[in-house]
Amino acid sequence: HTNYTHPQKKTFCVGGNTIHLVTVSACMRLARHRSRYSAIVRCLMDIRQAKIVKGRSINLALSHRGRQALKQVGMEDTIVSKGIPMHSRMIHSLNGTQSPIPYGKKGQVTLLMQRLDTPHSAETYSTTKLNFAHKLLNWSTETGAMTFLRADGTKEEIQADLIVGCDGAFSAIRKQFLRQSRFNFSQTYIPHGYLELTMPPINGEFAMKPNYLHIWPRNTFMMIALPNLDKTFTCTLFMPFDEFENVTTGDQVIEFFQKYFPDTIPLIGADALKRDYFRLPAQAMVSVKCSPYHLSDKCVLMGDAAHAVVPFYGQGMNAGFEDCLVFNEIMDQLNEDFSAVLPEYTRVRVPDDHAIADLAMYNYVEMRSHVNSKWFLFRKYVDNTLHMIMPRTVIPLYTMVTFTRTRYHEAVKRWHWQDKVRNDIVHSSLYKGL
Ligand code: EGU
Repeated sequence: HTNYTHPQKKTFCVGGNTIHLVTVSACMRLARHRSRYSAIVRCLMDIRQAKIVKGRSINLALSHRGRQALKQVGMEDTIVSKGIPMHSRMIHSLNGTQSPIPYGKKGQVTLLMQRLDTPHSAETYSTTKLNFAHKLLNWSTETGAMTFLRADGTKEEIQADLIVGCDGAFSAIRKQFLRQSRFNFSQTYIPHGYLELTMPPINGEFAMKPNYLHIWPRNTFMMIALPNLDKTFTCTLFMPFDEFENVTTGDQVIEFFQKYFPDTIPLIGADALKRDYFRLPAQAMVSVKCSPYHLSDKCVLMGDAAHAVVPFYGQGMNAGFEDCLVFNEIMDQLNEDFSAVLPEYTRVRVPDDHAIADLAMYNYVEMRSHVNSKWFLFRKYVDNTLHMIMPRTVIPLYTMVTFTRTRYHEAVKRWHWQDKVRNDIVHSSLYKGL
């Protein structure tokens, strides 16, 4: 039905090439107020036609926060059906021993999604249109007018009531924010890069157990393997860029794997390993923080455009989806008045996104500094045991982040507090022991 008392508002989502985050956010609103908003999504390229996403990792972890966002728009089941549930990690020691560590209780799983399979359903909403091959050249912070370059070389100018910038870590929308007074921005590249290798199926079956995140923790380097629907595994090697430079020939690759990941050589295949290792250069990882997330009542940043995180907490997509969810909650609270909603979104969301960016970086620093397989097993053991003894008092940080909607910054606060309590317990029992 049409709501004649409110003029229809035009929202423009820019970006969403990779996970169609935008599309989802637009749909969320539209799902409940179809007649009040039209949403147009502009992307640089059509992810559905892209055969390979050059250099970008194809795997995305979907956990509670992301699922809640999808649920709100009735997309949870469709998306979840395309994911592979992972209930545990599998730690591979240097001597070939494999040790599983569950993520949480029974039923607490993280779904592994493929980039190309994530939401395309936006067009099922009649007021939503997807446009591809449109490059944003510029936009006006005064009028909200955007200039796009189309594939045929022609330019197009479009006016919007609200611009949603979901155009990734190197956001074109965000460029205008940088020119504003009192806009904070920082970006940090970490010294590690990553490289992806494919482990093929064996006799049509997964080469290793599929419902696990396989991890080879080796201090400064680490490899993980993630299952795909086609029964392959994507192996991701994380290593400092200078170390990548030391491995330049096929024989050196084999030598390196023989030393650190010997059990994977027969599974990936020595020839494939020698070849695929050099297929693409190691990819960089960047962390981006900024604030505020809005510019007057015209524009708002979401997802990686607002907060690119390093991939060491498996929360990038979840944090982005939760941005949409929080935005919608505020839209409801404040009667969809953009001039009130946008500042409130910044106020509520910045501390949480900064907290998850910090946590992801913390996990990177921790893994890089002293995580070998024994240490990894020990730490998770301590966390889970304390939780078992005092389930209400000690909730592992990982559980709060991955399986609840506890605000990220509150999870961090609580974690610091729990650490203090734990230390007090350890100290007082030592004291009594003396
Ligand atoms: C895809 C691409 C172990 C990195 C993170 C754990 C993914 C990732 C972990 C990529 C690790 C790392 C988690 C998932 C996931 C662990 C997670 C998917 C990492 C904390 C281009 N991470 N991914 N954490 O689970 O929660 O212990 O790099 F080695 S899925 Cl890196 Cl669950």
